[in-house]
Amino acid sequence: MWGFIFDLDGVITDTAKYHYLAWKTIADELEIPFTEEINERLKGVSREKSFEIILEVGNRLDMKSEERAKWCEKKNKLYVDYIKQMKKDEVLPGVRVFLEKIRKGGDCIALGSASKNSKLILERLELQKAFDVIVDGTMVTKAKPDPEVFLQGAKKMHINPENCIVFEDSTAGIEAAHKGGMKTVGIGDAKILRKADGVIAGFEGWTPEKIVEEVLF
Ligand code: B16
Ligand code: MG
Repeated sequence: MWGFIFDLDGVITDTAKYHYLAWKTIADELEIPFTEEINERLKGVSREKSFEIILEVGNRLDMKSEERAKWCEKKNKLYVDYIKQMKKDEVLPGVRVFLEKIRKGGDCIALGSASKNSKLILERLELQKAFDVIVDGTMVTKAKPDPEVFLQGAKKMHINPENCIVFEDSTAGIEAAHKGGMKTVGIGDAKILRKADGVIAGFEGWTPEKIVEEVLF
C-alpha cells in the first residue's frame, strides 16, 4: 500500500499568484524590489522565512521580531482576502480525477503543506473530504526543508516513509521529502526540480499506477 502526500500551493492549486500579489504590496510599502525570481525562493517556505528572504534582499535584516510579525500579519490579511474569493475550478487540471483514482485503488492520501491557511483553501476548492490526513503549517514546528510535515503525514496514515510518494513544486519540499526517506515527484520544471526522483508538468493524463511504474522506477 502506498501513501500519496500532496503539497498544496503549486500542486493542488496555484495560490502562488496570491502570495505574490500580497508580498509585492508589502515589499512596495517597504520600498524593497520584488521580482519573480525572489518569488520563486518563497515557494514552500513558511510565512516568516518568506519575509526574511524579502528583508535580506532589501538589506533590512535588522528589523525587530515584533515589527516583522506586524508585516507578516498584514501580508496574511491581504492573502486571505484573495483566497476567500477562490472558486472550486481553481483546482489544477487533472488533480480531482487523480485523487479519485487513488481513493478507488485503496491507497492513502495526505496533505503536507507549509500553509496555515490550508483549511480555508480546501474549503473553497471543496476538497476537504479528498484527504484522509491533513498536516499543515498550524501543526508543525519546523518548516520545509525539514521533513517534519511529511513524517507526520506518514505517521498519521500508518505508512512507512519509504512507501510514501510526495508531490511537490518547491525545491525546499523535495529536499524535505528526501530527508524523510520518501520518494518524490516534482510538479513543474525539471530544470528547477532536478533533485526529484521524477518530474511531471501536471496531473493530466497520469494515473497513480503510471506514476509508480514510469516515473519512480
Ligand atoms: P501561509 P505549500 C506554502 O504552501 C507556500 O508555498 C509558501 O509560499 C507560503 O509562504 C507557505 O505555504 C506559508 O503559507 O502564509 O498561508 O501560512 O506549498 O507548502 O502548500
Ligand atoms: Mg508548494
